[in-house]
Amino acid sequence: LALAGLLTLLLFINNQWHDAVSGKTFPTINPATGEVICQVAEADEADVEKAVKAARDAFRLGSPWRRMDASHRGLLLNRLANAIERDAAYLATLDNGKPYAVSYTVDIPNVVKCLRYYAGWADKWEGKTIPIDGDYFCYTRHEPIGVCGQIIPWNFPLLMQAWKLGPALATGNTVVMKVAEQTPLTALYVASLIKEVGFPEGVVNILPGMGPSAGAAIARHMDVDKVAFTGSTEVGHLIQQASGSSNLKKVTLELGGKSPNIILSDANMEDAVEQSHFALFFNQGQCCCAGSRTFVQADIYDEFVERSVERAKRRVVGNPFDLKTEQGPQVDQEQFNKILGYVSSGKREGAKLMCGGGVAADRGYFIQPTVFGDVQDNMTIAREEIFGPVMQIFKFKTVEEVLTRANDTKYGLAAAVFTKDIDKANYVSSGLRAGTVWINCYDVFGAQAPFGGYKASGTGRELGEYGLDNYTEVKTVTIKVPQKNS
Ligand SMILES: *[C@@H]1O[C@H](CO)[C@@H](O)[C@H](O)[C@H]1NC(C)=O
Ligand SMILES: *[C@@H]1O[C@H](CO)[C@@H](O)[C@H](O)[C@H]1NC(C)=O
Ligand SMILES: CC(=O)N[C@H]1CO[C@H](CO)[C@@H](O)[C@@H]1O
Repeated sequence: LALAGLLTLLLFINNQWHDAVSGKTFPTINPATGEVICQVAEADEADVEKAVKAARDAFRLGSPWRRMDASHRGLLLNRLANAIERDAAYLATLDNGKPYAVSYTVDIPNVVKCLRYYAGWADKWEGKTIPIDGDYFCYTRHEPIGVCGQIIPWNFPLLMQAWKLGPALATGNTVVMKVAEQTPLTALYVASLIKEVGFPEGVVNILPGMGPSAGAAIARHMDVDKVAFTGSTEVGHLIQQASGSSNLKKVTLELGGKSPNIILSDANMEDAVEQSHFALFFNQGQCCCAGSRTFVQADIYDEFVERSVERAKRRVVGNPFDLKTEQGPQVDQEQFNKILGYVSSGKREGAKLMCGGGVAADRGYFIQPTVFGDVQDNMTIAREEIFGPVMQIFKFKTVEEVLTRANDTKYGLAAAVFTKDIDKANYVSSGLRAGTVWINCYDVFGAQAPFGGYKASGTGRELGEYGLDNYTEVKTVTIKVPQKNS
């Protein structure tokens, strides 16, 4: 680590390591201590230009990548999955701050599964033959879109990278990926594995950098065919606008949320308390789909709050490398300050602070697991995404009431309902305006099942077969034939 302080990690363009054109670097910080881990080259517009040229060249007709058998693209993705699995102990993160045990047992296995899932699709993504009128033979081809800009967040650095690379590469696109400035390390290590397993030059290019410079340069680039962004709704608006005012590149967005988690009075109490705790506190509360509005039916409200507070007080906060740790630090100083600001607003606007609310260590960005009761729908903590370990509990009386309140948000990413009554579960899940609904569980993901948002939580879907559509252009080819026969 002492030596690492002297290192500068570089940009990955055309299977080579490059300094930034500007020569600029930025420090990456260990959020558990606030100390610098190492310096990282900082990409801006000039580096995006180089990376887009490399990706465009890799995509040219007749290139090794375009001529490669689809099954071989799948093989390369499988090899990448194998290399990540081999190096799992090393890849479990330092710069994100999440508990090592979580990174090792949750993030990395899901990365590997995602890449293998899309590896399998590479030679199975088929077009159709279509019986149009007249003497014609008509078929569709599922073609790659081209150069895809991918801008990924810091909360699941490896997993978000896999969600983006898997479908893009399975379908034959090339990639210019901007990784979050908070978490460049694992992405760059994966870049070295991409080269190692044999992806041709220029197919994947990886640039650590800042949103307003490198991210914006990708979003407005005239030679980028698609941009996929995961991050805040605020930046989602900018990405969509940049597409509109440049080349109308395809845009998919996975944005913020304020997801309702509804506990009906017949739910299994112990299970509902534990799952609701997990729904909010998992990953230090830094999940776009966090169950950040916990609605509890009036007759079980007091018991639920009491048990949730007791559970939050038992949550183990500390050194991410201690295997007993459930909660590490927040990712950086900015998030840390923002979360503490939301805690103050909750107190000021009259929510009942049941536990936590403060700083949990004398260095690093640790925050106490915090629970607010008696939260009202018009409070700031009820409406805005906090992205931290701060739980909001609301009381409701009827199912109709809670559905209306649950939907009363600009977001629509995820939702959950806890009940033993299957009819109520079905009714609530069809009434909720959200891209994912969990029933008697939370944060259950599979590479096979799509994920994405209604309303201001995004556009397009990632994962599953649906995820392939958003990396594919459909080309209709019609051939004149002498005589058609049915
Ligand atoms: C919420 O609404 C109530 C009732 O209208 C009002 O008294 C209260 O000040 C509002 N709170 C906030 C934070 O706007
Ligand atoms: C994503 O794919 C779906 C299904 O084909 C399609 O309806 C939608 O328009 C696509 N969205 C984008 C932004 O590409
Ligand atoms: C089924 C249902 O209750 N849908 C509601 C969701 O919330 C919005 C906004 O309050 C209502 O307009 C819908 O009717």
